[in-house]
Amino acid sequence: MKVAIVGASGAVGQEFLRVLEERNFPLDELVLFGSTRSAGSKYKFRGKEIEVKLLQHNDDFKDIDIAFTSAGAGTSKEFAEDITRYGAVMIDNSSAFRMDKDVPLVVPECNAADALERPRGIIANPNCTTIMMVTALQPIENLSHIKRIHVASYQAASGAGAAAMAELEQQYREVLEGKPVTVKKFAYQLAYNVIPQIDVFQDNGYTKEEMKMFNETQKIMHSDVQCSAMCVRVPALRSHSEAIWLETERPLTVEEVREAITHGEGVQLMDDPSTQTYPMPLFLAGKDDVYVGRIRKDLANENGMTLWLVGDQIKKGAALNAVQIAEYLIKVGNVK
Ligand code: 11C
Repeated sequence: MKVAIVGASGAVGQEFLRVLEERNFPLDELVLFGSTRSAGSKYKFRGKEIEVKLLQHNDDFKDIDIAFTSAGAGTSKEFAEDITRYGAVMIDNSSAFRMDKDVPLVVPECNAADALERPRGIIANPNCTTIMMVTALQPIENLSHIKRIHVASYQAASGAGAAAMAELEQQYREVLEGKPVTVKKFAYQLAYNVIPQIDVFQDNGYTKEEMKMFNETQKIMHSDVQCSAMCVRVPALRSHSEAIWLETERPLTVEEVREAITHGEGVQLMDDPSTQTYPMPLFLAGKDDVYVGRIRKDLANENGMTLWLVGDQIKKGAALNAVQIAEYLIKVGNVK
């Protein structure tokens, strides 16, 4: 098995290296690709150094079985043909193809089998905020169909990449040292602040990130669920949090939901008000699962339930989900 990572120097690219190593992914050779900026950099994998090759329009993907791509939507669109021409499966972390009808959008805990039908050889990895929400909600959907979701996200700097994480740390230092604050990656200073905008605004007043949550959730869950999102950047470093109000077809009890989360795939119940136990981003960075707490009845809706979740944005929100898709393909013998 020959595997490639495109965008190896980015926050998600680096996480791919860690996740593949951590999970002992069954590969014989790993090839790293990057832009002119990162070509020539070397990264350690299983004790050996691998040099990043320049991504070019050529036959470099001829022997590749699986390519994990995370170098932005523009790069994915430009190189998809080169990557898939000889049969490599392209598992793409960008938003380039997510809503295309002939590209499956997959969260293994929800719709793994969708990955088998990929006429273009491309499988899309959803937006991080959507991945975490659907992973946590699938066990509830299995109890009773979720008709409506209201969600407010609290998204970490990591969602904007490694440079954005460094900028947040730098901003805190600059504030403490009384220096002018560097603002490049976000629209405003994020340190000591929250920014109620992620990605660009659409004509309907929602941001692109918020519309991703509406559209991607329906596609992954094969559902008519209406998801209204308010996405907010907060000065956490790498785990996203979400406050969710959902409405199911039949009223559920808190006990039923707790039980479903306890036995759900990829989710962990972390919910004990008596000991102030609930998920928090600071303490869950680097974890595989999505953590759920604060489960209670929605006081404003008889069929409603309210909960809070936290998940590592770079891990389950990006690299890990893509690797789990690849693991599924290997398990069912459906790679090349
Ligand atoms: C953020 N969710 O936190 C975004 C990052 O569609 O893959 C991921 C954007 C995407 O800024």
